[in-house]
Amino acid sequence: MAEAALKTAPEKEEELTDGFNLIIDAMKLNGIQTIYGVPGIPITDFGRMAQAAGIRVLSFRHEQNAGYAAAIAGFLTRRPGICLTVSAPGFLNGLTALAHATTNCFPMILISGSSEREIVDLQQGDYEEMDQLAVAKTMCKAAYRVLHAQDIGIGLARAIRAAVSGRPGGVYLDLPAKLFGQVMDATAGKKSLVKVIDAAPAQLPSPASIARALDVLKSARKPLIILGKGAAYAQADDAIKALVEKSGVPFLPMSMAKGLLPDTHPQCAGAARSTVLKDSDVVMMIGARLNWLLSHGKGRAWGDAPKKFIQIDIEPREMDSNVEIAAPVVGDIGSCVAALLDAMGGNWTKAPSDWMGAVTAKREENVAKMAPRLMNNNNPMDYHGALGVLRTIIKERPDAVLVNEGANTLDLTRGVIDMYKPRKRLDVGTWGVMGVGMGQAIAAAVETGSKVLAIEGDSAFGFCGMEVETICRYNLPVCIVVFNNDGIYRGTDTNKAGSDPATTAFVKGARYDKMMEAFGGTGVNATTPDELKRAVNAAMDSGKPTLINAVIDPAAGSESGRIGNLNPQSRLKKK
Ligand code: OXT
Ligand code: ADP
Ligand code: MG
Repeated sequence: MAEAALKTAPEKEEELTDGFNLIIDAMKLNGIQTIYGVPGIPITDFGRMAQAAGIRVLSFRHEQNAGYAAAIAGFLTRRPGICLTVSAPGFLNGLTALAHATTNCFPMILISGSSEREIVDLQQGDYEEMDQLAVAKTMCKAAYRVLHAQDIGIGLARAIRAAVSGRPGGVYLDLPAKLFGQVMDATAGKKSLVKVIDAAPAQLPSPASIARALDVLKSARKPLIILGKGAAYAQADDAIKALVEKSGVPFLPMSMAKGLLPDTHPQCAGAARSTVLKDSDVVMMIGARLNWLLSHGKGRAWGDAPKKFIQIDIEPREMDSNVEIAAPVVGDIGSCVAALLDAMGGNWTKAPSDWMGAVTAKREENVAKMAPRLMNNNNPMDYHGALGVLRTIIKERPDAVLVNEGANTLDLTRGVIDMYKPRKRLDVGTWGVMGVGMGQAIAAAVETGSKVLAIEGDSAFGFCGMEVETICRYNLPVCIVVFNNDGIYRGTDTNKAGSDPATTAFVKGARYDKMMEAFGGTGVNATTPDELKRAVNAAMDSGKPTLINAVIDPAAGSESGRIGNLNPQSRLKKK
């Protein structure tokens, strides 16, 4: 015992450091202020020490939710969101979020403790044994493992740079248990740390690509700008607004780009989506991909008229991914938009006014069609009646962050609720993944200090609902509205072959509000738009953790919301 103590006891304690402290110091040196995670072997002490050192460490109930929080923190701040997990199962729980971050181009670092390399590699059955690095590599932008304390600085620096430079994405950092306790000379340790300088350097577009893009834009009679969440991420809000207004081109915001310019802006074509996709002749994409959400840039949704695409993106390989891009502009959006504005000069001729007029007419027609539906006071509520009141609440509180997931709950909320400011709408993203809601709500409250309104389908909420305890524990200003229609898409499906419930149906009349009450928050059961309005207003005023069980007509939803056309049966019918 005494001999062991002698071996590990530092000769001069103040001159030594260890893995724990080096990781914390490296994080602080690089401005990492928050960690989202779940404690356990081998990272429990690390979490405690990070907290003691002034880093905010938020403990979740499941790593996937902590990961979604880290991913959206990356989107909101342009710095990598950090998720911390234990080995194998905790790591795997966090991995979905890491893959989601990569798919959505959000900077995030998943840091997982891991078992001893020697035992893992010989597959000798260590505690939570898994070759995590090998598994992670296929799911993220980059993956690194640090074996020696003196490499911690470099390891974290590589992870940060990989996450935020170029196209942002998810990075995995593997920290084996032994690393944390490794001791080294404190001066050498300090020297080994790296402060990442200019982690996401500006990437300037070539002048030729700017001239080409403007030539194509000039030739347009019916131009369209599509703003994607890359444009929201870029935080070049003023320049993007200036480009849209100077060009006079209608703009279509993708879901998480809503609010980059207000949805009520006279050039917003969000409520004339089909028309602008079909009828436009030149489309300028800014931080949006021609993936499934835009029907891959071809087919019925895009009409028969020939189109030319201009695409602004930091990732050169995105160009021509689905259709020919007539004018690729490769660079960061801030630099590209600034260069376009500069080259447009003072005498740019705005887009033809008859085109903007046609778009406005279609938009006004759709808005007028929807208006009466939003005013209904039906009991049980339908989606529009409930969303009508929530729409006003967001209008009155444009700084609040809106989190949104579900199928009908997602699609109808997106259409009904106007956004007024950038990065205020957070949702399921590129994969349409359920379960992001509570992680996003928590990170939004923590990172922005704003109040959060989370509009959740009852199924979507079920993927992450246990985090209401986390919301109560940290006393976060989050108001959750569960659109409870007794199931996935609707609650009226039946199983004709037996006594089990239908695969899409849940317990009828469930009271999700009781879950919030169980942890000391406010729970409300709302059966009419008026009740809903009162409860949400009270929650948004007080900032108290609140869950409102909004009782929605179980028959109100449609299969898969607005993407029923993607179900295999519908695809077969189309052929
Ligand atoms: O121009 P036209 O005339 O066409 O009209 C358009 C606009 O112009 C107009 N519009 C407006 N009109 C008036 N006023 C205003 N303000 C206005 N704004 C717009 O409205 C229409 C529609 O406009 P929109 O929405 O812009 O256009 P459109 O055509 O819908 O856009 C196409 C898309 C593809 C871009 C859009 O639909 C979109 O972004 N969709 C995203 C869809 C998505 O990601 N869905 C989530 C996944 S669904 C499914 O997979 C689910 N699962 C399976 C599952 C998942 N996902 N994940 C995991 C981990 N496991 C399993 C599950 C389990 S959903 C789900 C749960 C569902 O149940 P819930 O209980 O949670 O939810 P409920 O359904 O509510 O019960
Ligand atoms: P949406 O789903 O809103 O259409 P996507 O996630 O499909 O948006 O597209 C986002 C695009 O933005 C990605 O192709 C990504 O490379 C790009 N991007 C992200 N950040 C930047 C940036 N700072 N500058 C340029 N492009 C960016
Ligand atoms: Mg539902």
